Amino acid sequence: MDGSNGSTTQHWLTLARHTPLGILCDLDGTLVPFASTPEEARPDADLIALVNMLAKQPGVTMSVVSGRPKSWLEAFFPSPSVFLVAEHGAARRGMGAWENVGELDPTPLDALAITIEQLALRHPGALLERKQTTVALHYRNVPRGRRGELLIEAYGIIDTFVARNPSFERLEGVLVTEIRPASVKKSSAVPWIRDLAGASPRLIAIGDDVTDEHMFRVASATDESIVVRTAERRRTAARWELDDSNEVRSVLRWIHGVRAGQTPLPVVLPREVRQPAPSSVAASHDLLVVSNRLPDLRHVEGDDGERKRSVGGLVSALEPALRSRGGMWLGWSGKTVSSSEPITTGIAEQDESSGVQLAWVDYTESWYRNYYAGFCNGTLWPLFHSFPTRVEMSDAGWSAYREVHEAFADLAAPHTSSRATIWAHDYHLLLFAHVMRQRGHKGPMGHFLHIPFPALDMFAMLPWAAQLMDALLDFDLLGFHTPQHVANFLSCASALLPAKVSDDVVKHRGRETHVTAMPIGIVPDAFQESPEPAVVEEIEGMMRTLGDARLVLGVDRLDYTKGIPERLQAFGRMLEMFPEWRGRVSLVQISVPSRADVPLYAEQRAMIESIVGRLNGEFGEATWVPVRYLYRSYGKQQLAQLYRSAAVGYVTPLRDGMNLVAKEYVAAQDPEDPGVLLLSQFAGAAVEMQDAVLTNPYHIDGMARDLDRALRMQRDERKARHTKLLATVQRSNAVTWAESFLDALAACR
Ligand code: ADQ
Repeated sequence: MDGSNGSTTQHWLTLARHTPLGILCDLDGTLVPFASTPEEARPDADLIALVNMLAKQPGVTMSVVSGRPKSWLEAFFPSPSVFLVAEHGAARRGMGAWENVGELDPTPLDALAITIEQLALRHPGALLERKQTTVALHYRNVPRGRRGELLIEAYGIIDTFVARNPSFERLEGVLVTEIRPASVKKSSAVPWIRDLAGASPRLIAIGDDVTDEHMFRVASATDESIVVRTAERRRTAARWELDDSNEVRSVLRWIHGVRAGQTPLPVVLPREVRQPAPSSVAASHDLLVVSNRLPDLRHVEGDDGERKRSVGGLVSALEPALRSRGGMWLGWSGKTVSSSEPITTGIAEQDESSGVQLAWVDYTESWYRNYYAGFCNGTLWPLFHSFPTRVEMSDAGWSAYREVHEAFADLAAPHTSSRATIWAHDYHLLLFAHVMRQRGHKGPMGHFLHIPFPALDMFAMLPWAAQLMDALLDFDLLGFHTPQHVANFLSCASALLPAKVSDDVVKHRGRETHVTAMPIGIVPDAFQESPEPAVVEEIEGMMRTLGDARLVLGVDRLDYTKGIPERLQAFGRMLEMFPEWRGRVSLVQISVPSRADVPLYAEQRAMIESIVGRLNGEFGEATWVPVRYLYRSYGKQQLAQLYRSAAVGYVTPLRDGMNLVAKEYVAAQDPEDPGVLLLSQFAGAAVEMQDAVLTNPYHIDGMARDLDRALRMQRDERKARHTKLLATVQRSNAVTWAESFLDALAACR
């Protein structure tokens, strides 16, 4: 009786003997093991006989509750005594006749199925399955390393579809992603079987998939639910668990034997799930991502009632890895609580659509002030961007920095196995490996710095430089955007610590830390899709206000590192130096509000507005506005359309870790008539994007001349430069970046 104790056996004997007994059993992964293709996963004669035997047993209502189409189920279970639920509950066969559940219009799926089929053709191993009310993309046979690319593309298509057709949803199964009517769930089978079974029934629901969780959740206290554990252990609403379809079959055979009056010895009985203790749930995560802000992975209702989904580059890059490893993402909730209130932390239910669990910490007001606005954005941000005069330092900031790391680690440690892989992001979390090692974490830990790492003369200004450096060496892998950032880090390590430093490894306190340059990329497809007509209309409307003037475009978070005042001044200087451009070119500067409550940022905004006013006053004419300044955020489609409309992408930060706008601008261009990227030589992106027109944003006259050169460039040269730039953007994209980082981290051990 393999691990079953007496009371468990008694429990299952009572249940097996109960009349009436209703059984709801999923097929794939539960009764039938997975195969390479859905076609190959067929019920065998033994299984069919077992299901039929149970269905004919007095007092038993036997049902197969599957995502498969009606015709498939009927082919294997023709006997009307077996109740069938097809397509996750969209249709069901009771007493021999099929009925549809709910009113559904599956027509929108036709076009989606064609697009997904084309996608599957481009990705060897991917397979489209079309059913009456759902479309499924199977990726079991796609090589592991290629799944990320496929999923990024697939999610782009599916999420756009779902946004336009909110009655459908994307649901993740085991190595399959399915688009299905949101209102139809397997849970509807539970009350149906309860009614069919007779008075006071007890039910057993068995399944392996997230769609089966819907059945488990509506099971009543007298029912039992059994989850069949797959490699990807997730949080489950089931009370019992079994390992595989063989165990499910043997339990069903045992129930049949018990009811038939035999006393068969069970080979195996369901074991109680080690749940719902949160620690055991989260301990199953083998990848933890930690960043200051949490991504919005869930479908949320937007202000306009539309379903929206975050498509941020970091989220797109990491989601496939997190999903395939059952990962958790920990960060700040974005909420600040007053210091008298207790600090709240939490773990969200695993999001069905992404398979990723989110855990969060709220900040106290004092943490917000001293950690977030203080040490992170008032000390580290300006220091690491080499703006020493803007650096503010206080002991309170450093102490809050350590406190917040402790709070993150307190939440992470009990919910992560001590061997899990941890990936921390950015300057907010430089101490994370150190606080986790103190809590006994043994697994690989990596850090990626999204901003520059400064030279020694800057870094050494920090009173806690040596402590920070020492703590960083508790990571196994440190990733930076450029070789220069790596070189800066290594020279700081060798100057500040008694560490042994080589080209790519630092040895310190008996540990080895690998250091590497790994430039981040974007998801180029997101900027290449044809936009919706409403978006085209909106941007064309804006372009009409420019008249015949060509567009020079700046897009940034409003931050002093982005060099917006210098950029505006250089534009004005160009109008002075080359008056022939007056009336023929306009600068549109779009700044997304950022850290607006920090005084420095408010000052920056006021300065920009005053320069814009001065330039328009000085050069403007009745029919031409030289500079348009928009202080707002735009959606990805709008941005892509703006990038496409711009003759020059004017990307001139004074200092930037990478700068994704440069890459997005290139991805969005029409290859036959591309615009020119005018890029600061101080952006990390300049290392890979040498075919841009590189400029020095501190030299206003020079930048004015470079802008003139970009505007005059002939189509042949523009095309030649763009071809090379696009190849770079496509080759080193967000997904390859995340995969390379995780591979390098695994290789450190
Ligand atoms: P950021 O400083 O935020 O990132 P950047 O890389 O340019 O800078 O990314 C900005 C993102 O915001 C882009 O994806 C852009 O499309 C978007 N954005 C900007 N203005 C917008 C607007 N008005 N509306 C909507 N979206 C807008 C930090 C580092 C960078 C590094 C990234 C990634 O400072 O150097 O490239 O992380 O590592």
